[in-house]
Amino acid sequence: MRFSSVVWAPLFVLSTVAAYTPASTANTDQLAADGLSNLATWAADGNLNGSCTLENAAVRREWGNLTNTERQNYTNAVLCLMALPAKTDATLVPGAKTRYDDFLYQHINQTLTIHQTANFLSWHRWFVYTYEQALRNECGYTGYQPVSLVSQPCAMPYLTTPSTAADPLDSPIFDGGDYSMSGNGVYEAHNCTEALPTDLNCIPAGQGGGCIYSGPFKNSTVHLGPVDATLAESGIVDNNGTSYNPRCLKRDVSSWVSTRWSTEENSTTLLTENSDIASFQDTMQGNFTLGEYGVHGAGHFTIGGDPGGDIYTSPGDPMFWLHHGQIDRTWWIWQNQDIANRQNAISGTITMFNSPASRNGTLEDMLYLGVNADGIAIKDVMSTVEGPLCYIYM
Ligand SMILES: *[C@@H]1O[C@H](CO)[C@@H](O)[C@H](O)[C@H]1NC(C)=O
Ligand SMILES: *[C@@H]1O[C@H](CO)[C@@H](O)[C@H](O)[C@H]1NC(C)=O
Ligand SMILES: *[C@@H]1O[C@H](CO)[C@@H](O)[C@H](O)[C@H]1NC(C)=O
Ligand SMILES: *[C@@H]1O[C@H](CO)[C@@H](O)[C@H](O)[C@H]1NC(C)=O
Ligand SMILES: *[C@@H]1O[C@H](CO)[C@@H](O)[C@H](O)[C@H]1NC(C)=O
Ligand SMILES: *[C@@H]1O[C@H](CO)[C@@H](O)[C@H](O)[C@H]1NC(C)=O
Ligand SMILES: *[C@@H]1O[C@H](CO)[C@@H](O)[C@H](O)[C@H]1NC(C)=O
Ligand SMILES: *[C@@H]1O[C@H](CO)[C@@H](O)[C@H](O)[C@H]1NC(C)=O
Ligand SMILES: *[C@@H]1O[C@H](CO)[C@@H](O)[C@H](O)[C@H]1NC(C)=O
Ligand SMILES: *[C@@H]1O[C@H](CO)[C@@H](O)[C@H](O)[C@H]1NC(C)=O
Ligand SMILES: [Cu+2]
Repeated sequence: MRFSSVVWAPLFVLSTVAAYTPASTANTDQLAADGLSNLATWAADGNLNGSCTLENAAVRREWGNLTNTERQNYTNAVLCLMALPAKTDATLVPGAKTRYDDFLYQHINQTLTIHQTANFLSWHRWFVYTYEQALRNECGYTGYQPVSLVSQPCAMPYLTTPSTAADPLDSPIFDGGDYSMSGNGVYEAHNCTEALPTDLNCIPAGQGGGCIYSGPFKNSTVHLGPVDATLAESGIVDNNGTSYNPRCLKRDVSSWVSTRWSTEENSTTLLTENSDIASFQDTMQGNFTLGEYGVHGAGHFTIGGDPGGDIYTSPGDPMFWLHHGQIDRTWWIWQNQDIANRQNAISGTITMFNSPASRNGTLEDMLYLGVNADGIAIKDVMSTVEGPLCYIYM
């Protein structure tokens, strides 16, 4: 059975009331649609071995396509997670105060073995999925719905970063209203952001840099990190990542970054010009030697600030999850172009930039998230519809 267009048609009548015109993401969306069609053929050929089907898979939808109510349902659930008590052992990590911190801490603790490594894409896929489960199971987030119930509130959203790349600050996601992900930080004088260890491409100071006083996450307190701060001149000092270091959430939204490395052109080039997993994941993560951010780094430094600009502590800004939803979607689109050859493709070692030198990662390697989930083998998350995962992107 081919994928029936009738089933999906209602999705495209959803619209947003905002006047902001997002940039076209037509080329990437076409690749996504082609990939979904391939996935339907793959499923029809009997490759889905479990209970997940394309009909009962949860649908992750684009932020711009959510209603205001759906957006608030999501941000309310995130605020809930930020208010629930931590499960992490306080004697090991005294700074982890909330369930949100349980997730943040795992990223801090594992940063050097989950970036520029063989497990970069799979670890972050499992991380976002586990967070989505916590929102759903512990915080009443109802967005996790199968296709057959797609008129219900949305699934875990993602942001098609290229759609807002030309002008992120004017987009509804950063406008600071009740239905946004909160706005920019207030202006606070700061120097350019030394985002790469190579000191290349110091990001010019934007209009923010200070605390966030608008939208759902106004006056949020970050408890952990930063471990490698990027607003050091604002008096933010590095921390070992375990102690309690309460401070306001800061952003410095940067169109300078997004217009250079996070555009629709950058997304389609990444997807169409990298047929092996090594070049795909390296291009996505950027080349620090050349001062290239790639769409992954660019999404982070479009948010910037503290902790958004810190590779260790970046999940402390709730925008992290929408950006990584898009990173995961981009991998999903890439895999779906040639499922037989790409679904289980893996490359790289188990240490960041292979430093110190280490063995190659394998599909049998485990992914760990501490108190948040049981360990799982990489091979079990290579597909979003085989094994325990069951979601697709629309
Ligand atoms: C809704 O999603 C579709 C498919 O990804 C995308 O083409 C469209 O731009 C989105 N609409 C908005 C308002 O972002
Ligand atoms: C999300 O919406 C559903 C349905 O209206 C509601 O039952 C649930 O409490 C909401 N959750 C949050 C976190 O707002
Ligand atoms: C920027 O850096 C210069 C040189 O290190 C320093 O003198 C200045 O105070 C900094 N400006 C701000 C706003 O931090
Ligand atoms: C947020 O912080 C600002 C500045 O400190 C303060 O004026 C405001 O009352 C705070 N708002 C809330 C809701 O705590
Ligand atoms: C982290 O820093 C805090 C405060 O300086 C210190 O008490 C703690 O022992 C440090 N923890 C580790 C694991 O280094
Ligand atoms: C990213 O896109 C921008 C604008 O479309 C373009 O100028 C730039 O060369 C692209 N960068 C890469 C690395 O492809
Ligand atoms: C970055 O680019 C340099 C120069 O072209 C190249 O030697 C290096 O292998 C690249 N590094 C990565 C991680 O792609
Ligand atoms: C590790 O992977 C690289 C690239 O795929 C390959 O050239 C190399 O032989 C592998 N090393 C081992 C020890 O298998
Ligand atoms: C932090 O990571 C190390 C491995 O690098 C692990 O042994 C330890 O259990 C982790 N700490 C927590 C609290 O998860
Ligand atoms: C289905 O296949 C996936 C991928 O090979 C595997 O990880 C999973 O365990 C299988 N599930 C079942 C129920 O056999
Ligand atoms: Cu990360």
